[in-house]
Amino acid sequence: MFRLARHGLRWRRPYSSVAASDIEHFKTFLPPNAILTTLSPSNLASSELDPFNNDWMGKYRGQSTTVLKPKTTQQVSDIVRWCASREIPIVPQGGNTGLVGGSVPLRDELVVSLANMNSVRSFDPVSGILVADAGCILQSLTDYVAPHNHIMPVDLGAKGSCHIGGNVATNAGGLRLLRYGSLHGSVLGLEVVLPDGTILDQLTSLRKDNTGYDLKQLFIGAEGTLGIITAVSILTPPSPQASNNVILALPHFDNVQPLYRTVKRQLSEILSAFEFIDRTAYDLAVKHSQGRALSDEDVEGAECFVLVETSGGRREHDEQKLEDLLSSLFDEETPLINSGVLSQNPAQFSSLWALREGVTEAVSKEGKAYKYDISIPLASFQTVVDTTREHLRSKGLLGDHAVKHVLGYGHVGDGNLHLNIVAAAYMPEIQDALEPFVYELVASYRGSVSAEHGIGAMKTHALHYSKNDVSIEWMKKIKALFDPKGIMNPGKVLE
Ligand code: FAD
Ligand code: 2HG
Ligand code: ZN
Repeated sequence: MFRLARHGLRWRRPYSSVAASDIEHFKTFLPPNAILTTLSPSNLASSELDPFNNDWMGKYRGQSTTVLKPKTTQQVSDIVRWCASREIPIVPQGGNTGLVGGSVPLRDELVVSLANMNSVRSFDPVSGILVADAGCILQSLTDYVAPHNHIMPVDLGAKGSCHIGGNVATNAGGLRLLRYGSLHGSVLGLEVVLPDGTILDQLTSLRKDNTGYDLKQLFIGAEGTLGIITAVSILTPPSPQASNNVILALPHFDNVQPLYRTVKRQLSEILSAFEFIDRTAYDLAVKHSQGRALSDEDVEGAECFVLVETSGGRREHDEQKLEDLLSSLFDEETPLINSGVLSQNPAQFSSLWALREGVTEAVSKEGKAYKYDISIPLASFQTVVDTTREHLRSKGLLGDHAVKHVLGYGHVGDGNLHLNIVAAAYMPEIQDALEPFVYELVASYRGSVSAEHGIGAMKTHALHYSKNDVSIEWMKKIKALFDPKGIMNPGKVLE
């Protein structure tokens, strides 16, 4: 488990811990089943709070004694107002699928789980504007808008657990960013409980609204450090009439860039995803039963794979374009690809996606992962993976009892590489070998230390690799303005 000191996290203030008298106060406006506490006179075992204290990777662990599960915005406001008066720090928690330790307490902060705020408030099938409570699970919203022929503009492997509020709080990227852009564009409005308990109602459903500062943008990607998002208004795109996908096996990573150019040129408006997994990632996905393995012939000699998805208006037209693409790729004197496996039906479509989407799950089954979610030039993806592996080898850390695998996968279209180091266990020697090594490598490309997962608790000390002093200073001023008592998710994003 990670200790505060390892990350240089500071606990600057003499915060209060939740006390039995606070629980008595919460009972005045919350029903008994909305209060989970190990404080006397409750007889809840502390292990019953494990799902809230432990993060998805089993890397970060808090010691919260109390989790509150409000059902209304007013209840969230009443909780926060009380905590502000008592200086009790709060961790807003969605589906707890975050990968940077932002969603769990560092110490014994109060956890406010949005899980019970899970109703759709409205949906307009003409405009496609959806207004939903922050605790709605992403998959349930996808299912909600599907009969109205719409889809969510964001999609990710954690869709069965993550909340739309968590997606907005982390400005999640995911698998559809290439087509639908970032949440900074598709979120139209937010309702937020500010750190003093005030309800900020910016839940508008307007496509255009140029009336001064766009405050909601501050909460998108703030990782719960500026307030608790209680509802989201979001533009959902119409469902494509047809979606197809193909997995392409490449002999060398060097072919990814020319392939991307060719695919963009030939598929143009119907290209909706261009995702990359290296050979190690593919092998792990197959080993841990994420999707169906391709045939031996299809994977022979492949150094990496690319998943291409199309989403368009006419199936025959899109299929024709994909087939034309494949034949033109094979017609080249030196083909960029070894093979291409085209899905023929919805089951195969999902199975090909599972090979890509399932890598995170596969990695977690294989061992303990150190995850670096970085933006770097596409041409350097493989170099960064290889350089990191060689660095670990030079330190004598490669092997079954230390680092088992170093792999790369990610969103080519977004310039976002997921560098994963899978180890037998979390060990200080590995951590020390990886940091600041990886961050310095990223900085040498003028990249970002967080493309989409955020800063959380993991990277507060690394923020300066991607943000200059002036930017960090202004981030701190904004934090102090919204949250002068520093109770909202302390120790996350900013040190
Ligand atoms: P949590 O993990 O609960 O919280 C994340 C952060 O947001 C915390 O700092 C928390 O305090 C804050 N927060 C949560 N809810 C609120 C709220 N209502 N108000 C204010 N703050 C809040 N991420 C990507 O960007 N792209 C991917 O493709 C992707 N794929 C993933 C695949 C898997 C298998 C897993 C496990 C994770 C993946 N992630 C991905 C990371 C993660 O799922 C996303 O960051 C997601 O958006 C987090 O949502 P959540 O509801 O689980 O939030
Ligand atoms: C993905 O793109 C997610 O699959 C998770 O962002 C990446 O686990 C990771 O490192
Ligand atoms: Zn990702």
